[in-house]
Amino acid sequence: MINKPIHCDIFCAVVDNYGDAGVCWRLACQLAGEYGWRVRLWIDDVAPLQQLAPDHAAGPVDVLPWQNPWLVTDTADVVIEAFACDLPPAYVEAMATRARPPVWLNLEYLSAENWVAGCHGLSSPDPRLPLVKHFFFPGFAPGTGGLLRERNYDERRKAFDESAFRAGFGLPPRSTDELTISLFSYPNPALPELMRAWAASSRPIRLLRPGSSEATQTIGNLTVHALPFLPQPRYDELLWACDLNFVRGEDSFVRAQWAAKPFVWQIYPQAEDAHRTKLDAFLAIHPAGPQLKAFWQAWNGQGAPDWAAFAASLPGLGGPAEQWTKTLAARPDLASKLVQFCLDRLK
Ligand code: TRH
Repeated sequence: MINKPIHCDIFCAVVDNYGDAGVCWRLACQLAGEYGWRVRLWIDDVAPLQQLAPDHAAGPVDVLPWQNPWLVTDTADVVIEAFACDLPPAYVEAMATRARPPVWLNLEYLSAENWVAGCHGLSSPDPRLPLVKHFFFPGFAPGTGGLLRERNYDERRKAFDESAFRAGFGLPPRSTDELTISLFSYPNPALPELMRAWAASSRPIRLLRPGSSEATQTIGNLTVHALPFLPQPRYDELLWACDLNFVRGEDSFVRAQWAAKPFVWQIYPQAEDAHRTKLDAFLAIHPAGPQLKAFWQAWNGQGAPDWAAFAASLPGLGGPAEQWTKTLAARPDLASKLVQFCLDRLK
């Protein structure tokens, strides 16, 4: 049994966008902040992290450049290889020299596909070294690795002041009947038509676009505001301040579910459209009605989004969104499952 703080090395290779760094940073902060682990985050491109967490140098995680060649000799009790990023070979050799081999996890991408629970926790012995790698699959279902959610999420949500948030970004107070929407998406050919529908809307629509630099503009009944790219905790606040959130990829997709507001998900674009199975799998488990499913499919390239039909269904989406969140939030979060998984193997 280890009776000193557990040392954990997380390796993150930034593929593109923000999700790799976003997920690794979130996990690292929980392991250090909630479990007292000594965490080093080795990252090969710190740029996305500077945007996600501008004050990351203040702790509680040591953010270090992924060295090449790898010259660090010490290894950790727990090694997390994010998204199969392949560890430095010299580090793996050093892992094998430890009296007690580290708990080595491959943190997988999130999917709602039904095979995930069966693969979560499987292990694979290294063909050459006395090491075993375990596959840790995030997921929605019991039996998977769960979803990242900080212990203080509900407390932060309760303390949130929407009018202060809006004033902080120079936004006017919410007008009566205003529909406030956040948009975080990949380039999407369906957006121009959607903007036209929003401009022609019978109710005022305020569109908030984080990470955009456009000037504020009003077209018909639509007003578009650019916001800076927000640090992760403030991005949660943006989701809480809106009535409908457009999200993408993996981590903002999960954050929209914690916000318990209706949301629209754009899958990560891949040549062979590999993520469409992820979209279909999620729609198969989510209590969304036919309007939301049709709109999500259209937002992901299948047909044209029918804003009028979707907008008419919006009032009925709040309940199922809250119920969905309650169900997910009642389950153990990813960090707590990962910690238990490791403690069981560090005995
Ligand atoms: O940026 P993404 O497209 O990242 C993608 C996905 O994770 C995809 O699954 C992965 O394969 C690819 O990277 C390599 O979308 P995602 O996952 O939502 O990550 C965005 C992160 O940025 C998330 O942590 C939320 C955060 N964010 C902010 O903190 N502030 C902001 O203003 C915005 C818009 C996002």
